[in-house]
Amino acid sequence: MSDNETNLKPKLKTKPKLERPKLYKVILFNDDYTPRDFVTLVLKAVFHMSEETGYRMMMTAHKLGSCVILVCAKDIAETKAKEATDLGKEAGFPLMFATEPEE
Ligand code: TYC
Repeated sequence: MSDNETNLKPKLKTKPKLERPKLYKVILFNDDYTPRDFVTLVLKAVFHMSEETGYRMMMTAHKLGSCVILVCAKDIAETKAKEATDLGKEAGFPLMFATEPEE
């Protein structure tokens, strides 16, 4: 096409949309054995929470059965959930963190 020609054809090609990577939730589950202080400590250490936020999330899991701790990329969610669960295991507690895709 020369410089002075106008292209009147509608553009048919659409750019392929890049899919956003799926986000994952890290969920903390209540149990009857892990001490409250220990749960708060793990939340502070692994998820960089303040004492207040850690305590509030621990109490939410304690009262409701579970609490969403973090929403992030799959690999980060899985690494953090394992790290936090392993800290409980090493100390002899059944503390449980799991991951789940966000809808
Ligand atoms: N329910 C535990 C107790 O009373 C404390 C606890 C809270 C444990 C939250 C796990 O995710 C949890 N000692």
